[in-house]
Amino acid sequence: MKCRKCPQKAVINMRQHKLALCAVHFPQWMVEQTQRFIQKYRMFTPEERVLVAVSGGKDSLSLWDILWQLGYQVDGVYISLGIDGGFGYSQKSQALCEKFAAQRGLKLIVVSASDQVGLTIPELAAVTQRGKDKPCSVCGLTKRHILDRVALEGKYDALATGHNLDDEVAVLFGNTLNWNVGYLSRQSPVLPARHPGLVRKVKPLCRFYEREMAAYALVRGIEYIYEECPHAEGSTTIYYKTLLNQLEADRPGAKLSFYLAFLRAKEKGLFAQFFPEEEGLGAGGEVLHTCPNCGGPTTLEGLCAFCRMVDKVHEMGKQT
Ligand code: Q46
Ligand code: ZN
Ligand code: ZN
Repeated sequence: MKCRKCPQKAVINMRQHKLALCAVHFPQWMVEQTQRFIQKYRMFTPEERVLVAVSGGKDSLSLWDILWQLGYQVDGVYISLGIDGGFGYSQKSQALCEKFAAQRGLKLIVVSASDQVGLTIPELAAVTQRGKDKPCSVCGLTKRHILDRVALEGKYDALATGHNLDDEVAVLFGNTLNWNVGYLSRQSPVLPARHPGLVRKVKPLCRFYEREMAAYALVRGIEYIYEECPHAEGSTTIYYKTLLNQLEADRPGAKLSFYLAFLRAKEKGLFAQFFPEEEGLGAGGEVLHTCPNCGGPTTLEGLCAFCRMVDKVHEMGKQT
């Protein structure tokens, strides 16, 4: 199959767009499309400073590469979680992020979870008993906290993550199955900061399929970690992705249209009553209080969930 724009052989055929492109025109198209989405959803401007959360995977490193090519003021942040999985997951992914940044002369901020909390993520999961086998809930809580803190301390205007269409649709599907209107109302390519302890969150890759991201990383020669985090295995998200891949195989473009129709429904105000416009309100419209320790938001008065967890760890340390 030939490229739509030149006589070269196409490296990817995007059936949902009826578009096949070569190794030169495909990455160009990805960069142009990303710029279009950044403007369409008013994610950030060239005058603003953006922090990209990188994990060493193809999506976040490709996002950093695209924003760098577009000339945005963009630094990276990597959180070392202390996860090994028998193959040095954290070490390997950190090394890849450092190499990526060094090759392009970009600034990478590295934060270690154990420096912040005193324990690695698996240790934290074990001592808090919050999912001994699956540390994902403490991991998610810790990552969210650290990312907001780093972005605020560095005075960044927006925090960008590499969520792709497959990720967004899996989340959307899960939230729709449960009619979780609070989460549905917040799911968006751009989430404004609704509390002084939060930073604007943006997802510039939310309209690209995972296979497009993999092709982009390959064509651009981006070295990334192929292995997923060992704790991702068996997750509900992966199960939803498998189901959605079956749907997509039968009906090309189904994921994209599901997602875009959802965004249009939101624009029309479908979930507005569950997530009012005012600042200071969280998902579901509850009031956001300020944590007296870290200044982050909390739905209950007093310490936020992260600071409560750290307190508990310190208490346990004193007892032993
Ligand atoms: S939450 Fe769970 Fe991820 Fe943390 S422990 Fe790994 S799979 S990295 S996105
Ligand atoms: Zn071409
Ligand atoms: Zn706190």
